[in-house]
This record gives sequence, C-alpha cells and structure tokens, in this order.
Amino acid sequence: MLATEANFDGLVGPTHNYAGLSFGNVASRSNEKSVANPKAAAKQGLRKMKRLADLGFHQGVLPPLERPSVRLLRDVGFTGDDASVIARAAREAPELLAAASSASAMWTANAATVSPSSDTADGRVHFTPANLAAKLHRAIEHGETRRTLGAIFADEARFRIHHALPGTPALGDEGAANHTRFAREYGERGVEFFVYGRSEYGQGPQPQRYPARQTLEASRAVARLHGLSDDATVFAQQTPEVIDAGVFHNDVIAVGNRTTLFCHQRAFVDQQKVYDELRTKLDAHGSKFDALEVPESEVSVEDAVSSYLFNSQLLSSADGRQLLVVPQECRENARVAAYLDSLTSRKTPIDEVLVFDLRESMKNGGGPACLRLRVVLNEAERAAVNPRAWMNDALFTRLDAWIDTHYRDRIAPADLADPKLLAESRAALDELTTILGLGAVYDFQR
Ligand code: SUG
Repeated sequence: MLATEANFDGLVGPTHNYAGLSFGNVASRSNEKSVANPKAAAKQGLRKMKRLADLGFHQGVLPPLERPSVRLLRDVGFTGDDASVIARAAREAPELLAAASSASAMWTANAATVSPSSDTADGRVHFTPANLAAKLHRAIEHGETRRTLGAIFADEARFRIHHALPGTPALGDEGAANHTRFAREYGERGVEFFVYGRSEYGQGPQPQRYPARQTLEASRAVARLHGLSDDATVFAQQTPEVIDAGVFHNDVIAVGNRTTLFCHQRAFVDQQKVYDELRTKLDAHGSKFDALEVPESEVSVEDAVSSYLFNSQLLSSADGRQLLVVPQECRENARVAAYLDSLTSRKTPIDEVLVFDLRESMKNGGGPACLRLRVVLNEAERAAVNPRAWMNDALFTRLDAWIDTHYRDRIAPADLADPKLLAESRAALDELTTILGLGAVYDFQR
C-alpha cells in the first residue's frame, strides 16, 4: 500500500500575540510586547497549507486550542464568572493571563511525536502528545491536543493516541520537533532519530545559559510506548553550546526526509558517530544515508537561528525531487541566501527551494517546520482520517472567510485583558468545529 507523508499544520488561533514567554527562544524574547496581527498570522499559515496542497502534497489542518484558557486561570485560584476570572488575572497576575492566552498550539511540530505503522510493534500509527513541561503556556496544551488528534485520527484500529508523559523535568518532551524519521520509501520500515538536550539520570554535558527542554529519558519513553525496536532507533544529544545560542529544539538546526539529513556542522555531540549509527542502521534496512552538513564557515549557528534555515520542510514531490520550504528570513540574510543559491546549483539532494512569508509566526520563533506535524500514512490510514481536515480549494476558501469574520488584525499586550477576546475566540472555534467536523472538542462546548 502506497504510503506518503502528510503534513498537518496548526491553524493560528485568534489570540496570537507576543508575550515573550519562551526563555531560550531568541525571537520570542526579542519581540516581547510588540503588537501582533492574528489575522495576518492565520492567513500566512493558511497560504502555506494551500500552496503545498496545490503542489500535490497531502496537507491537513489541526485546529487551535481554546484560549484564553479559563481552566488554567481557575486552576490557579481565580474565581467568579469567566469575565471576572480574566479581569482579576489581568490585574493580579498578567503573566498567567499571557500564558493562558498563548496561541502556541499553532506549532504542531510540538503537538506530538508520531511513528508510522511500518515502524511500530502493533502496526498502528502511534502518537504521543508532548507534555511540553518546560513552559507553562505550552504544558497546558497536551490534554486538549489529545482530544483534537482524537477527532481527526479517530479510528482506534489504525491510530493509537497515547497520553502525554508525566509533566516533570525528568521527562520533558517537546514532540516531533526533536524527532526525525529516515526510510528509503515512506512505507518501508524506517529508522527513528530522537534528539535530546540533556539526560536527567545519565552523565553528559548540559547547556549553561538556556534550558534543555527534551530529556533522553523522555525520548526513550516515547520510543518504548510506540513499540520501536532498538535496531531502528538512534538517540543523539544536541550540542549544549547551540542550545545556549538559541537552538531550543532540534528542528532549529536540522531537518531530515527519507534518506537525507540536512543539518549544521555543530548540531550534535559526536556528530560523526551519530552519522555512523544512522548509516549502519539504515544500511541494515537496505537503505542509504546522506548527510548534507552546512559548515560554520558558510552559515554560523547565529545565522541559522536568526534565519531559521533548518526550520525548513524537506519534502519529496511525486516525481522524486526534494523541495526545501524556507521562511523569507533566509532570503534576507546574505550568507544564508548565498548558501541556498549554491545548494541548488551544486549537485545536492535538494532540488528546489520554496520561500514563504510566515513573519507573524517567525516573530515567536516558529518557522515552516514548527507549523507542521508530519504523519506518514498508507492509503487505508489516509482514508481513515477525518476527511474534513484535508486542505483543498473549498476548505481554503471557507477558512479564509472564517478568519475574516472572526480574527482581529491587532493584539497588543493590554488587549489580553479584554473579556470580549474570550467571546470572540469561542465564537470562532465553535464555527470551526463545524467546518472541520470535529464534534464538541472544546471545554466550552461540553
Ligand atoms: O515553544 N514559541 C514557541 C515556538 C515553538 C517552535 N517550534 C518548533 N521549533 N518546533 C516555543 O518556544 C513563544 C510564545 C510567546 O512568547 O508569546 C513560543 O511559545
């Protein structure tokens, strides 16, 4: 059965704003308190989905979560009706209101880790929602994410959706942003590559300045839950110095597809050993492995972090060509632009570069790769996905109009105190559940 990779992008939610919530994520911190444009943000993401669907890729949509999260605010002791809860939080704990209001679920690379059915012991597609334990605004996502995944991948005979790992520092898990799968063909048994920032119980170097969000123990737990075998998994540590330079997820310094790993020279501890292990394990499956490594002399880690060169999508088109989907910021950095030009003129595994304006998401540290969750599916599994989640002309037109109806074009930090934002956001999500055929997935609908 022909398997392909589908990408499920997160629709940007109506509360998209810049609250500087992610210490260690340079863009989030440097744009703190600037004015966001949720309407533009949602449309930028939607246009990427539409363009990739037009190019023939399987493209799905994942819905935003209910924000502001009145539930979080109640959990930390604010009481009264919903409007009073928001008013009191705005007065007494604006940082908690900001955490409750983040549209961060748009970065679906952090929604879950996904293993295709050809890799798992029980032959189902496995999902483990990420606990995102490192940041409060993200740690509140996984329960709702599990519900929305369940509304899209509902067939339990084909899809297994686990609970998130316990949300504690020892098991910090950031999902697919730290996971890559290699295989000659999508439907063949693959090698799954897990990248962690530190080990809770083992020895090893640790970053000094910024937190390492993913632990080895969490990566191993996910591999166990998914029933992956030892000969088909590789675990590697991210270089602590690059975390300290702002590489808060592996997908800020590396991206892989099929047999290609495109990464920076300084991505991993013992980088050659990592390549050797990947090569050996892929070789045992009859598959080759190609590392396309970018040297520091051509693109520094700082350039990689500011341009998001590696937060790109590496996609195989139906005719076997590989496309690299990059954010516009890559064109605005002279060294990165020169590298990209040289890439397609030399003989490399990358045949074409596509550029997108994702400025609103980028200002929070989310590029093309952050916005999508990769799900390899065979034909039968594709047919079992909620059909309303697939991007096509009709869905694009409907969502574009839905954004026009419900989204503001400006949210400044003070606007988070506006109780009307809650009502607007709920009205938007209520209509969205109809558009996407999700059922009553949100708390306010139950
Ligand atoms: O977790 N930014 C997100 C960006 C996530 C990017 N995802 C991947 N690399 N896969 C984060 O740091 C900032 C929100 C704010 O500051 O308002 C934020 O959460």
